[in-house]
Amino acid sequence: MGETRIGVCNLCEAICGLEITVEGRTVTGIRGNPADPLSRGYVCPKGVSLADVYADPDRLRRPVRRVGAGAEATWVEMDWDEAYDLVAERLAAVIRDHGRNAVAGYLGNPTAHSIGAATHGSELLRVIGTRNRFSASSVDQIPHQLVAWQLYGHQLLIPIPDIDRTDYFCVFGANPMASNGSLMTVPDFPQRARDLAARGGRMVVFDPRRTETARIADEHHFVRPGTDAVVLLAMVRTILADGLARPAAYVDGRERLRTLVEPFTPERAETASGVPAATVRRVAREIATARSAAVYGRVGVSTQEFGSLCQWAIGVLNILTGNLDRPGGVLFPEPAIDVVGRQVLAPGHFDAWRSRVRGAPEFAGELPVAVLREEITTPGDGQVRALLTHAGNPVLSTPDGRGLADALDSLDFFVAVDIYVNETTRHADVILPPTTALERDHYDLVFHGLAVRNTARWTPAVLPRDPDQRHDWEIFRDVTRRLIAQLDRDPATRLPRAKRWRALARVLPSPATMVTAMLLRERRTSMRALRRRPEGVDLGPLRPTLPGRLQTPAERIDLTPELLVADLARLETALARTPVADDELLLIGRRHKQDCNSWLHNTERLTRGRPRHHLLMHPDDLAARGIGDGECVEITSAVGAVRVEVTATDDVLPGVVSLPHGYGHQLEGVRLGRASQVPGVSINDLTDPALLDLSGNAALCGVPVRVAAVPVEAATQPLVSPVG
Ligand SMILES: Nc1nc2c(c(=O)[nH]1)N[C@H]1C(S)=C(S)[C@@H](COP(=O)(O)OP(=O)(O)OC[C@H]3O[C@@H](n4cnc5c(=O)[nH]c(N)nc54)[C@H](O)[C@@H]3O)O[C@H]1N2
Ligand SMILES: Nc1nc2c(c(=O)[nH]1)N[C@H]1C(S)=C(S)[C@@H](COP(=O)(O)OP(=O)(O)OC[C@H]3O[C@@H](n4cnc5c(=O)[nH]c(N)nc54)[C@H](O)[C@@H]3O)O[C@H]1N2
Ligand code: SF4
Ligand SMILES: [Mo]
Repeated sequence: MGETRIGVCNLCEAICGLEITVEGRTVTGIRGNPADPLSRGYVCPKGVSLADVYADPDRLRRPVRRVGAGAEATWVEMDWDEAYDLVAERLAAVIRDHGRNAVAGYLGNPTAHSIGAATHGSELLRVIGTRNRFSASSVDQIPHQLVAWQLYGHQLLIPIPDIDRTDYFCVFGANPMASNGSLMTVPDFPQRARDLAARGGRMVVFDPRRTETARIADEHHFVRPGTDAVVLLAMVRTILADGLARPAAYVDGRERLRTLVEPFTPERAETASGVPAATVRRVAREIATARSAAVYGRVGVSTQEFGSLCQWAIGVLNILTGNLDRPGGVLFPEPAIDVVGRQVLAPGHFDAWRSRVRGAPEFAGELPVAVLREEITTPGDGQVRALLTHAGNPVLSTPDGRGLADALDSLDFFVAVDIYVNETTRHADVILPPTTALERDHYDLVFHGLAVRNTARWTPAVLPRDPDQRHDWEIFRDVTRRLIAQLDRDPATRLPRAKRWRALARVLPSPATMVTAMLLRERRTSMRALRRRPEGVDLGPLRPTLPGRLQTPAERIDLTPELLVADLARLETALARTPVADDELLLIGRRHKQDCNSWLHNTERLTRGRPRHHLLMHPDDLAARGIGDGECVEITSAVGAVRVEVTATDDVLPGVVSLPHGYGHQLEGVRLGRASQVPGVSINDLTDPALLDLSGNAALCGVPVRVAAVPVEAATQPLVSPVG
């Protein structure tokens, strides 16, 4: 007979609680857990697919070493000791011969979704001691972190919309109906949005595409990609001009702000963005006069040229209207383990060093991943010669991914910690595969701190692992130990005693031990209480906590931090230049409910049904180019070209085209398991590593492209075509 166990989904930021039925080691069912105080029984199709990942024959369970390259590559299993020794020896050799910065590290998105990676991952990078640290954050949310650090004093002190109580929810560049929220852990967004409507609240969406979220909103406004900063600054201006600003007593800089935003009139916003001036004024007044309002912006406004200005203006709108720290506005969660308050993570710093080739500034110890390729391919002192990736696929997820793929083959050594051979890890010399969600314990150190309700939950592993599988924290522990031993052999690379002992002390305890200790320190709940209530413990709705939790000097908020103010000049320059040539279109990305960034395309459950990889294009733009619905087109950017089928739709603004990100598994001659059958191209073969926000975040939205019909004979050739 089957047995029901409580599990958790780690696939997205919604962190849904699950009820999992198992028979022996077979998962027979996955449902949402109705007793979970945060997710309340919600589950999406991806959550159910955790069973497919667990059972997937393509998933790696033991270390593998690559023999041969490209289409000829084969993978040979190794045992763990042999693999650890190889990795430690090779990394140590690169450090000895070329210095610490010659090893680069890249942490992908699921790093944040695994407790073991969160507790044990950074120590290995600290032991390596490289300045070439990269992560998916610089193709995602660095602008939020930079602005949080500037306004509130800590990069992860990020205010979260109080969606369950707000009267007015204003969304820029996010599609929580498909994504289930981000920097807003909000499981069951669909029901929470229905509740908002039922209590008479309003939802207003600004997006170049009429998305699933836009469709259920009270209002949707098309906005030209990359121009939101002007719209948001014009809203700030309206609120100040109309005397509607009601900031808290601990807020400074209102008069300076008034002068700074003076040039950004709603009329100017209309010219730049296409959003009518009257709409800009009205929505601004509604935000200011609603009983409570929350302004929120995500991937569409972070991954653009002015991502930091957008996030600044969003923060300022919430602060000025008195909605920061107010129920129904945006508030700081109070997680049971407060990594921000405890300063487990540094508050943030900017431009403490720069990348070697382009001179791009670091943020909080990371360089923009858009510079990784040039750091590998440009010879000279400090050139990157070895790479460690964890849970990432930068070949599909970072700008000019195809260029990066070529660069990977020139590395002396590449080790990937990953559960699949993917478009990136296929270039690795060794892959070390950890256990996955159902086989390991979980406590969410990250997303409880970004959630719309305060809860805590400890989830023991649902299923046993094979004896020869390893948890990610064990992999990090053992590679760290062996690397330290290797570095010890040479006086030039030996770690100072104190640093060596600190590193060992940090990697030896298990995540369970660490979580128990951290809970004990905070005294909000305990490991024993959490073990008694595996569905989760409710710690209540978000509460006002300011100014006490600000980490700024004198616990005050300055509305006009110099770093952001200085970037207004760059915006003015951009506004002065001609937007795009007549035949150019602006490319944006999208997410679908059944996709999970670049992975999970090997599960049948998520890949059946109508294809989702098409380019979306307005019928007028198609007609102007003589292209028919469903035909194959070639899309060209400054960086590359791809061929893909097009779907006509007036869901996109004329002049805008949309491709989903995370596709492009059809590599000539290369088999990546079942995912190879999924058609589609990588949007990041078009995005441009030269286009960055102030923060170093890649500008992935609003990339200028040209779209042309493909002659019939060419259309039958492979859809992926490299360009010159
Ligand atoms: N153009 C464009 N590009 C984008 C985006 C966009 O919207 N448009 N979005 C960006 C965003 S927001 C993100 S977060 C990035 C994501 O970019 P990445 O983080 O680079 O890529 P993912 O697709 O998330 O790849 C995750 C990898 O982790 C592996 N994995 C899964 N679970 C585990 C685990 O438990 N342990 C380990 N070790 N590995 C695991 C999977 O096999 C997969 O290979 O992409 C970014 N790129
Ligand atoms: N199903 C599913 N869920 C996911 C993921 C997934 O891959 N699939 N990925 C997870 C990850 S890593 C993240 S970071 C989150 C992201 O969560 P979201 O940010 O909610 O997701 P996106 O679909 O990327 O939404 C970005 C929106 O911005 C719009 N946009 C593009 N350019 C612009 C612009 O210039 N201005 C404005 N105003 N809008 C613009 C796009 O049309 C799109 O609707 O989702 C997470 N959840
Ligand atoms: S919404 Fe996110 S956390 Fe919840 S089941 Fe779906 S993928 Fe998992
Ligand atoms: Mo992301």
